[in-house]
Amino acid sequence: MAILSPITPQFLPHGQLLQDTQIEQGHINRTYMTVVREGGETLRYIHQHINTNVFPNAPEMMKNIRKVVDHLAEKRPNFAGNLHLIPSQDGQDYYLDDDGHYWRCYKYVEGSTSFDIVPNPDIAYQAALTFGTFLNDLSDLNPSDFHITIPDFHNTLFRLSQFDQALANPVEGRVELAQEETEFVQSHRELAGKLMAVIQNYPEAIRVTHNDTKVNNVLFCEETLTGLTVIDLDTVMPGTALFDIGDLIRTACNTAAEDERDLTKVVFDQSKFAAIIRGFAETTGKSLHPAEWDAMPYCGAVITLTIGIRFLTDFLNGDTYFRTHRPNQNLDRARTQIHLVKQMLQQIEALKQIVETQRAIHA
Ligand code: ADP
Ligand code: GN1
Ligand code: MG
Repeated sequence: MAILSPITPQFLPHGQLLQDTQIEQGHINRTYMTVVREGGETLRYIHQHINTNVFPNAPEMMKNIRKVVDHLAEKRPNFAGNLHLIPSQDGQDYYLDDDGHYWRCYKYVEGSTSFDIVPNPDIAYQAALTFGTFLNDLSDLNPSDFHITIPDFHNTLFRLSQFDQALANPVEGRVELAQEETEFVQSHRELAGKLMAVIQNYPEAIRVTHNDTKVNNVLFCEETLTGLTVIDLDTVMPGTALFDIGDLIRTACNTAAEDERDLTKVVFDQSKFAAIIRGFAETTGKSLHPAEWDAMPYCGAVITLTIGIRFLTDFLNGDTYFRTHRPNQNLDRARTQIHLVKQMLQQIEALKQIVETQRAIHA
């Protein structure tokens, strides 16, 4: 029996499930692509089992997502790339199964593709335009109307305190494997406050942000390779645009996979950094606070360090947060992140130049 046969009728009562396939991308939720026969047509859907270890209040999170999806549809009524959230039979945007698991359903965005590794600066630019446009489209929503799905998500100081706790009580045998990475984190603690300071000192910069802008959370048009849709809306909540710019830099400027073990392949690509800054500057530049422009050269390094700390913490804790597929994968992920941070800091003067060039045109 197909795994999803008890789930699809809750969202698609007149559909016949033909096929379900698990999608491996994404470290948090369990995602399936389904093929369903419905009213003489064969259609595809995305069904997701929401990870309630990470998102404890799924109903409130789904209210955030409904707000975003409806707002975007209102702005672009006939846009082919719009995300369609399908309500369940009882009218909610989720289905709670008998085992206490929350499920949701989207229409599959047909004709789309995504990238885990970005092949050239143009793809990085397209991703930046797509996330930048998303920020613009949500800029008239009130951040305080959003449920905080994960408190202190990008608060690097808080992430350091979680790291300290893990270090004080690690799973046996793991600290020894993570000596160098631990030392790196300890010697870069001063970077931690840099982005949070912007919103603490200038609360007017706070807006609705995506907060998980890794490059595979953009769907591209398969034919033209232009950016189509922003997905993975679980962490849409108040923040600074720098969180979104930073996480795209972290993922799109890396020439290798996030868990690459051969660090010689993990190269920070400055030409993709320039493409990302240009894409965000062209779309959101006018709306950014001067303090955001000032901190922008560092946002990639700070977010990459933050995620690196989270991977390292999860490794020390025994891999309880991020989905892993092999031993030490979280340590390998932490290593690539640290390797990228080192390169970004070495190149910081050039990154400042790139930002200043765009600031002169678009601020
Ligand atoms: P996670 O929170 O685990 O990262 P995502 O929401 O990002 O989950 O979904 C995982 C993957 O599923 C995405 O990287 C993408 O490949 C695919 N996906 C998700 N939603 C859609 C959609 N509506 N249409 C097409 N593909 C999708
Ligand atoms: C997770 O859900 P996914 O795989 O797009 C994580 C991000 C990390 C990312 C690292 C809710 O993103 O914060 O940056 O892994 N999402 C959550 O690849 O923790
Ligand atoms: Mg994702």
